[in-house]
Amino acid sequence: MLKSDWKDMREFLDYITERGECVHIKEEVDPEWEVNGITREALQNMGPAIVFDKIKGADFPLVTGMIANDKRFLWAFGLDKWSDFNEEWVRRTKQLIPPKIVASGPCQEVFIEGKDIDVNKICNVKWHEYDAGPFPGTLSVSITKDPDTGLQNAGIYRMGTLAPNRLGWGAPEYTHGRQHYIKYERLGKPMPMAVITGYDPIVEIVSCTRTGPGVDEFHLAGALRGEPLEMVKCKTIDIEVPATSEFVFEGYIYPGSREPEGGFGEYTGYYGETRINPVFEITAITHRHNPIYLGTREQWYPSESALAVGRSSQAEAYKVLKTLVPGLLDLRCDVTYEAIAKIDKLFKGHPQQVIDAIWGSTYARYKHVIVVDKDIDIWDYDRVHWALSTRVLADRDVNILPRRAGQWLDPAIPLREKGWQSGLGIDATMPWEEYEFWGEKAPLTVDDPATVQKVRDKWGEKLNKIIDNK
Ligand SMILES: Cc1cc2nc3c(=O)[nH]c(=O)nc-3n(C[C@H](O)[C@H](O)[C@H](O)COP(=O)(O)O)c2cc1C
Ligand SMILES: [Mn+2]
Repeated sequence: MLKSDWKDMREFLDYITERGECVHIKEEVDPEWEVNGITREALQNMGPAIVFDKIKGADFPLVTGMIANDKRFLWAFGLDKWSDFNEEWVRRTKQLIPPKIVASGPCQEVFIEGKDIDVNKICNVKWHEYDAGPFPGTLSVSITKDPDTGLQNAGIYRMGTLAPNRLGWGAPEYTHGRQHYIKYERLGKPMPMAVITGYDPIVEIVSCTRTGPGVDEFHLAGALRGEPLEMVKCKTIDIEVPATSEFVFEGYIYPGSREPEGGFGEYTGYYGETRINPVFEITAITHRHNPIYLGTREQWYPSESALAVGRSSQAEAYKVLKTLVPGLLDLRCDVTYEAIAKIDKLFKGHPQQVIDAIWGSTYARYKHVIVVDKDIDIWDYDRVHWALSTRVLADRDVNILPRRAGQWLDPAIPLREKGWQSGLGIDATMPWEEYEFWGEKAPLTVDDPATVQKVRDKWGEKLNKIIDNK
């Protein structure tokens, strides 16, 4: 069961619906507050994906939370547990697979331009109480082309409505999309951009994966799918988009374009402030017949951002780190902003080398790094916390790295200092080598398996009954 070559979003929605993980709300709902409240309750309770069939004022249904719990996210890859995930990602992405360009695709069944463009009719949802207004762009993927290399980039950046054909573009300078725009601005040229939504879950996942520069996320998608993604050329701009997308917005960002955008409730669990951001001008829209819009409520874990950005970027980081440091067994990264590395400790200073590698070579900027020994289950925070409490001596094991580039939405940083962060690296491995050198020991109380075996042999089923208290 390793299916990941979803033909489109609809195939995946059918798959999760059959398994009780997607429901429809047929009643009309209010985009000002009702989608906010319902999606929040669904996320907080790890509930199903929800399709809102009728939103007041909008012409199309909206699906939310498509891969917002662990089960559905893993299903996108045909997997069922996290401990397999990083290795599977590495295995599948050894060789990237470029897309197949096809002559036509369902995403272009309907064409809209000029005065007929009105994003308010497509998605008008205010996801959080104090958002500046509707944000159709939560799971909207911005696709741009590097003017030097012709390589495409795909990234998800927040987009709020400024006018029926204009959306703010929340891509800060450290993102690849913005770096393309910086190049176009230097050339004094408008940047063509396509914004898509309503795609198969692998497209969502690669679009929020933090990769190194110069990686076309759709090549990564091909590798994860095990076969090329089919793409078509846009109608009015020189950009290729996944052929089965539900919606494609085509347009431009002009040099020097800047307007206030936001605030907006963010993946950190706090509101992100208003920013002066570039504006995307929509010149055409294409969509499928009976299209379904895709969005999500951003919030703290549990949420779609935590999984889609967190786990995918974790896997890319794991892949890069394996080539740099020995003994890395697993990695668990939280999108806000922690990496936990499990290692087979081989030498003094090994954990510090891992901490440096995570700070220096990953693109997600994990400001907090914890390194644990191979006996710690990193998928269980209780075990990690136990290691922190029993293996760390602060003046010996805590490393602080001052003044590094951080995330613009980190709420620990006040407005004036935004963009900076400092690193906290904790070596939570036991200094076994010191113990051994001096002939000392710190035996674990669970390290006498012979006793357990003896008890099991003598008590058998009776012991199970006692433990289960039945
Ligand atoms: C729902 C959602 C919203 C996001 N919004 C933003 C955003 O507003 N700005 C941002 O920089 N990243 C945002 N991200 C994360 C980026 O998609 C991610 O960092 C990705 O790697 C960016 O692509 P790039 O590395 O090609 O620039 C969002 C992710 C998700 C799932
Ligand atoms: Mn990128």
